[in-house]
Amino acid sequence: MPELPGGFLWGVSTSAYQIEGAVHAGGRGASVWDTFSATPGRIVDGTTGAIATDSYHRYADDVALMRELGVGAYRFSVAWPRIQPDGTGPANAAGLDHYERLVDALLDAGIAPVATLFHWDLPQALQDRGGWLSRETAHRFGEYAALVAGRLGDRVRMWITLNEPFVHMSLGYALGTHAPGEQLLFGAFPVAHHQLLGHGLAVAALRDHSNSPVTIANNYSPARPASHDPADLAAAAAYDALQNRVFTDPLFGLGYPEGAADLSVVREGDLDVIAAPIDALGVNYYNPTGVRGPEDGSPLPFEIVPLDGYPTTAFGWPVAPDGLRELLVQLHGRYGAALPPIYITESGCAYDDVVGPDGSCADPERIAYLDAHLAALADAQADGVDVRGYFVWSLLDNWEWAEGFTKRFGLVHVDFDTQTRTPKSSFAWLRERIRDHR
Ligand code: GBH
Repeated sequence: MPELPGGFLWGVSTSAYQIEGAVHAGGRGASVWDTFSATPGRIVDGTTGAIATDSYHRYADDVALMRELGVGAYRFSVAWPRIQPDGTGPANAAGLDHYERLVDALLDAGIAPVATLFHWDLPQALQDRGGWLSRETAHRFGEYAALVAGRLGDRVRMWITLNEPFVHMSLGYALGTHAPGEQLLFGAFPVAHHQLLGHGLAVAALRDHSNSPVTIANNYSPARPASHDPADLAAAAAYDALQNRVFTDPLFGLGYPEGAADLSVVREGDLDVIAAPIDALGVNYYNPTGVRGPEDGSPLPFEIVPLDGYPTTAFGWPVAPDGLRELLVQLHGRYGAALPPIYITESGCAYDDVVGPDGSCADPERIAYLDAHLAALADAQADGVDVRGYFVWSLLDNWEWAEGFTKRFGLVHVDFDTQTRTPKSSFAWLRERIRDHR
């Protein structure tokens, strides 16, 4: 069994397309997000990730910030189109060189590199052959994982195969608000299965090349029925199966939840590949979801409704730390002894943070948010849930997908014109929090 890091792991998270920029550097190929963001009308402010926070070039500055913050780990993602510009074939050495420089800088700073292999930026060449609707992409993903682990397997301290496959399926292929922009509704299910199959194949490849622990980062959202009306309860159960179970039950050998999946793309042996043991479960948590029964004639078995009684972030998402405890206790109850230790691989909030005339950036709401979510985490630990770490989304303000540069999630403010980094008051608060913990 690969060993998990000792003690409680404090970290920050980012993803490649949201921070790197430098989309042509080192022979990088195009990703689905380059294509999607260049399509008029897709991104609210009309921007792309072509420059983002320029972290491809400024990674040493970012590492210096993390050293100052005192985190034990950095969760970043590897851009597949840097490693295989066409999505297949031998590795592009310049791509691997970039991540090797980053990983070595992290290790020099005493920060454990935690690498996500897929955070939504599929090589466009694979999209042209069907993307995750195609079973072939799962096999290509396994090969790509082997290339990355072949070079970095001795230094990456934890692997994350996929980031939020549920969001990628639902926003990317069912609703079309994210790349690649497909609107297939329930026709998107093959994307769930092929991502999970890719996950299982990647786990096998990582085991061949690395002794470091392996996990997946799923996002979870407790489903809150609007009332005790049986139609609302049934809708909440349907939403729960889709959001919280489709991407998790199969990891623990339970197969797909009944009725929530189109099994026609599932082949013999697939579920065994998917159930390859993992060493931890990555949990991304933002908020619970209010659910009620669908209107007559709706194509969906539920309707999402706003949750009353919570303050909201600049994104309009409810601030509900109680949902984090609820979710952790739910996972613990649902999977019992099969559940490995949990890491919160993303938790955070967007506010309209500005740098004042004195050069400082105060974000008291983010401090309150983090404090409350850390308290909820401690409550879940007291309830018996084995939670081993907390990664804030995000180190930096960055390019927030369809929201472009309009949502700031960082502990560090970024001026997107000058790339000036200004640590917010939450950065200083978290630094003290981490110090006190030691
Ligand atoms: C993550 O996705 C991503 O991994 C990351 O790249 C991204 O930058 C970060 O979060 C912030 O968005 O309107 O109340 O129904 C988050 C997935 C899906 C969580 C939508 C909140 C809707 C809340 N999100 N969900 S609500």
